[in-house]
Amino acid sequence: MTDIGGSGIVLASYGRGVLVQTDGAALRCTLKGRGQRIVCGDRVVWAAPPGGDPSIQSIAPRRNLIERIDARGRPEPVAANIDRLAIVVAPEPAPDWFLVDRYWAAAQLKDIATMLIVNKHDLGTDAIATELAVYRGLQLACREVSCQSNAGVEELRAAFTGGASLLVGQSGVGKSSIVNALAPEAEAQTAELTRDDEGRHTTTTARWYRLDEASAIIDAPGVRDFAPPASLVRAAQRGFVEIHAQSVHCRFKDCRHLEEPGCAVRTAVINQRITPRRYESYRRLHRLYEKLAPP
Ligand SMILES: Nc1nc2c(ncn2[C@@H]2O[C@H](COP(=O)(O)OP(=O)(O)OP(=O)(O)O)[C@@H](O)[C@H]2O)c(=O)[nH]1
Ligand SMILES: [Mg+2]
Ligand SMILES: [Zn+2]
Repeated sequence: MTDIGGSGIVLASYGRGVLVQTDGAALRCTLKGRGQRIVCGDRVVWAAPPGGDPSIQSIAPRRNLIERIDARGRPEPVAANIDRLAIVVAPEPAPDWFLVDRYWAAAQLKDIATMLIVNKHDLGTDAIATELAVYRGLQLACREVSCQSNAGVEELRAAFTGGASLLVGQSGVGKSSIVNALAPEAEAQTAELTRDDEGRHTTTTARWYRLDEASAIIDAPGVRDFAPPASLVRAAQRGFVEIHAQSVHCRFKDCRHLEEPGCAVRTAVINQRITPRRYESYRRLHRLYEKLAPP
């Protein structure tokens, strides 16, 4: 007898194993080497000896990798091979706009299309209307939905057509609720939920769900303590679309838009052509980076 095997997409990655979508069912595979780090969305080849457990043989090169920094300051992969980043906010919990700006900047740096989803539309969005107008003004696609009333859910499904969309955002904004509303096999997902210290259901590991032949949605754990990966210093230069657009007019080519003379970005902030809050996000990102990796 010979080995059986095949290729598939990683649905979820746990400590010592991964769940792989094969032609038929989801297959639990073990990792071969200690160094093997596999993440949700990876394309892998698996094989199993007769009567033995399936293990991962190889990982296909990644088109991209979304990372964040874990509690110990090390980069932690979240998902690979993403076509679209969907940043989810809601009227409750109150949005952390700096978080939105960081995610958008990171996606911009990796050339990943980004959209802003405003969930819990049923609660009313007046309190965040000003900020939403800023993002719309910057040409960031914004979609308002309610998982409770189902308003906007079908439009959201259409926006997710083709490719893999990763949902990110603060804990409690409703990322898993959106997945439940869209993915046919979403009941399976409740098994992935655990109770946190406060007894709430919360997502603990990124999980890939198929929407149709060509589309998938990835539910990621909510952000509690988030710091940007070090590579985000470049995001600070290029990831803020309006800052990047103004920077061509700065006196110095390597202007950081902080204290430099002849900075067109700061002039644009003073003239209200760049929103002061967005500029403050940019500065905060700079400061964070300098703390993580002093010059
Ligand atoms: N009013 C209202 N509540 C919602 C809506 N969508 C989700 N919720 C509620 O918001 C809470 C959090 O939803 P989740 O889907 O678990 O949030 P999450 O973003 O996945 O949270 P984490 O997994 O912790 O990151 C739940 O109590 C949901 O019932 C909505 O459209 N309207
Ligand atoms: Mg969740
Ligand atoms: Zn400048």
